[in-house]
Amino acid sequence: MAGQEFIRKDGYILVNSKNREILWLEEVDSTNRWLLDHASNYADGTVCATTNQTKGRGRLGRQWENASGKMLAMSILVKGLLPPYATQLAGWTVYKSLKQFGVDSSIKWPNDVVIDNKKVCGILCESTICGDEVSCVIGIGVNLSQTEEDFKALGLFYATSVALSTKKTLDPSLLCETIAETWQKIWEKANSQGFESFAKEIETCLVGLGSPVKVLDTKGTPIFEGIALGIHPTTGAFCVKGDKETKEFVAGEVSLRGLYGQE
Ligand code: BT5
Repeated sequence: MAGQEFIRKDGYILVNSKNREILWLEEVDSTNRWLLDHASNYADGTVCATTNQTKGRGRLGRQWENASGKMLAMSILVKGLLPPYATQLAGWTVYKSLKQFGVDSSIKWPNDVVIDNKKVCGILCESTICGDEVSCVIGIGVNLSQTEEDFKALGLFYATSVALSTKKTLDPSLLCETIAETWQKIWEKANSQGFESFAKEIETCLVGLGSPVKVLDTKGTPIFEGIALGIHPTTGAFCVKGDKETKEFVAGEVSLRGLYGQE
């Protein structure tokens, strides 16, 4: 974290970034949980981050695992409701940020960033209501330096880290700042110009376009099969062309299985 100014306060380090507060926690159960609980005390755009997340949350009650000190966990606070395509914008943000460090990745709808078809990053958007104020968090976990043994020990056979796949060592705080700044630019552009141009860009690095895919409901039951067509230009929904009809699926309600061989 060289070159940044730190202030120790109540057990966390407050990084004075260019235009936002990054609350760097030495250890926390979940950055999403922490930022949602403290949302009313912090401004829109505040980031909470750690490399020691002990009880990371995934979608639908699943867990997001960490090998201590080897993963960047960060959450970005957004005041107000998020649009349905927020997860896709966050995935695009991580894709663009990794690119700035020379790391090539792909996006697997709805919420994974992958390298060589293995999950290097997961995204979880959550919200809370305090009085009449809605606050949301964009939670991002990026595997940085876990080894194959770390993943095996956790039973994760479709996971990778940046170091494992690319031999690159990324500074967690630098990546965190890069993601926060990239998100800000993308978020502002999406708010002023809409999602459509992003949908087209995201499709260029989307895994499995034009390939057969199975759509599963939240219990893992297959509900639709077809060919992956792409991302809906206004909602971010995933469009699948079946034998008789084309259907759109909303992030949070379904998982995909097919050529990925994983959830
Ligand atoms: C996700 O859920 O991928 C969302 C992960 C979000 C994590 C961030 S970290 C910062 C913030 N604070 C939090 O508490 N959470 C967010 P889902 O699509 O449900 O995927 C979960 C599944 O991914 C698990 O069931 C495992 O199969 C797999 N998995 C768990 N940990 C992993 C890891 N470190 N790397 C790759 N795959 C993992």
